[in-house]
Amino acid sequence: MISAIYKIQGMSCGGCERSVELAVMKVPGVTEAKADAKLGTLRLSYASGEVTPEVVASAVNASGYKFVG
Ligand SMILES: [Cu+2]
Repeated sequence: MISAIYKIQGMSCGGCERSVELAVMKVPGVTEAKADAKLGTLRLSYASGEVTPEVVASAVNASGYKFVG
């Protein structure tokens, strides 16, 4: 299992955190997602090799927030 932390812009409350988490949990291979609106971060756990930053970025951006990297 791999963990990664990404920067996300646009989250302002717990509802935003939940939206981002739900969006990225739909990405195949992602097993855990924890967003933090205050810090503007998204922490992911996923199986090796299955998840790329590009796919995570698409899911985040499609949910209405901005993937920074
Ligand atoms: Cu919100």
